This record gives sequence, C-alpha cells and structure tokens, in this order.
Amino acid sequence: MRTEQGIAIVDRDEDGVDRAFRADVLAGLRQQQKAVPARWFYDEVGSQLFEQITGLEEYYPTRAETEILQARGTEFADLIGPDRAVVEFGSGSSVKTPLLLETIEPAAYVPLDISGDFLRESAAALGEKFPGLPVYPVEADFMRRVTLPDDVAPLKKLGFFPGSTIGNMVPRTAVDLLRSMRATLGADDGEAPLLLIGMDLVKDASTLEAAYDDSQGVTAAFNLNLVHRINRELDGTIPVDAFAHVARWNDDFARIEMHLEAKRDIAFEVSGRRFFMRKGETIHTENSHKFTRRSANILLLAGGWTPLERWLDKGERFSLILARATEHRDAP
Ligand code: AVJ
Repeated sequence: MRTEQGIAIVDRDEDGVDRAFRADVLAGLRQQQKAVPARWFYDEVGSQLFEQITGLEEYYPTRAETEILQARGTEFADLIGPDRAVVEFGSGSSVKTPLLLETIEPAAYVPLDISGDFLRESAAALGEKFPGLPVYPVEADFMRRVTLPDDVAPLKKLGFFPGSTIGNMVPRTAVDLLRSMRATLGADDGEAPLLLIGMDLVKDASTLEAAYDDSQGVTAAFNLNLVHRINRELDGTIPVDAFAHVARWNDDFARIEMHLEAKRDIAFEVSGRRFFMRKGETIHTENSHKFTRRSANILLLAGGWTPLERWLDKGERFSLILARATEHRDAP
C-alpha cells in the first residue's frame, strides 16, 4: 500500500482521538449555525447505513447512475477509448466500477481513498473480477493533488467520480476539487485527461426530500449516527433522543440540506467543552447539491473541465458527464 509521502492519513493524539475529527466538531459547534462536515458520517456504522440507503425505494441516485453505466457502455467505450489508467476518486463501490472497467478496456486501475481499509477491500474485489488488470491503490486525500504511481505516469488518464459526491461540496470547494483532479491527472503535461463524473439533477422538492428522509428511517439513523460517533470518540454527552432528523430543500442554492434539530433546550459536553442549544436550533450536517444541465456545465468549466457528453437515466433523474481537461488558452 502506498501512502502519500509516507504520512499517516489519520492523525491521532495519545488517547487515539482523530485530531481532525475533534477540531472539525469543536469548531463546527462553536459557529452561529452549528455545522459538522459530512465526511464524518462515514465511520464503519455510517458506511454500512449508507450502503443500506443506496437500496432504499426512495433513494434513486444509485439505481439511476447504475442504469446509465449499464445502458451506455458502448458509448463510453467509443468516446473514451482503450488503454487508459482509470483513476477513481474515492474507492470503488462494488457495483459501479466494474460496469465501467468492463466496457472501456483500461490499462490500469488506480483507486484513491483516504481510508486504507476501504481501499484494500475494493482493490482486492476488483483484482478478483479483473485478473489481468494492474491495480494500484493509493491511500491519499484526493482533495489535494495526489502523486500517482510511476507505473501509470506514462498512461492516458480517465478520472472517475461517480455518486454525485461532488454535490456534497459547496461550489467553492467543488471547484478546488475539480482543479486538484486536473493536477492529479496531469492535465498540463500530457494528453488531456478525461473525467467521468456523476451529478444528480434538480427535480421536484418532494421527490428530493423523500430521498433524504425515507419512510424506514435509515437516513435518519445515518444522520443521528454522527451524534453517536461524537459521543463515542470525543467523550460526548449529547442526548441523542433530543434530536430530530431534518431534510429540507434549499431552493436558492439548489441543495438538500440535512440537519439535526434540537427538540428541546439542551446542554452537553464534547471533549470537555460545554455547548448549549435552544429548541429548534440545528446542527447542519450535509449539503447535497443538485444540478441542471447548465449549472453542471458551469461548475465543470469553473474547475477547468470542458463537458463533452452527457447521459441521463430513463427517468431523467441523474446525469453522468464526460469532460476533457480544458487547455489553458482556449478561452476568448
Ligand atoms: C454519498 C454524497 C452521494 O448526497 O446523496 C445519502 C450521501 N446522504 N443520503 C448523497 C447521502 C444522505 C450521498 N452521497
């Protein structure tokens, strides 16, 4: 396993506490609008709950994106061509990645993930499905430029970023990520890399709110797991039963917001610090931005990528977009 510059990705203090998690939670709870970054959902329980979400009737994105990957394989193959190194940002979910690798005849597969455990699992699974394909897992934070293994340096690149994970980021961060991807994929030193990216579409608020507030309460459990995680890992005394899961459509910013809303006035401690919340006050835990054809294109262009082709599922709920790294001089 390669680790970027040999630095351990998770930095723990002498008590084994993830320093970045604690810093994000303490800073987030001090804000006027309390907020904790969505990346902290994904401990082991949270990752399992997310897997469960992807199978829910109301949660359409995973099924819609999988449908596109299944239906459009030959078109991908024609436009992308063979012999590329596929660099996946966030290691492959068991279903989607094989659908891509099956169709395009790649020369190598490079999963990038901040979690070594997820990486090892997905790399092993992919290795079994594609015995001839060289797999180079890289443990790294892909929000920054990542140095790819020497063996894939000479190959043409295809970045793969499914799941509309880009939608979790506010536009400023999304643009930073798109630019980092350009740098990671070597946009300025060889043939222009391609990027295949999943972006969920704007649709009626009731469909969106149901997708993030399912009738079985799995998404609520996913959201509330963050409180359990804070209590467990950061010596928290947060009364979990005092919180309600809220998913609401923010039409100005075209995003679903998930919040944890205090059902009564509460006081609690996290890592020895005291916090208070008024009844009705919320902790903002996730944004999931939705896109139109134009807003998706503008975001990609802002990040240095020129959209080439776009595919939708039959229900027109989700988009997969193929883009090429924009040459620096092509703007008038
Ligand atoms: C993994 C970011 C794509 O925003 O739809 C699902 C996470 N949150 N239900 C999404 C999520 C609540 C998901 N992504």
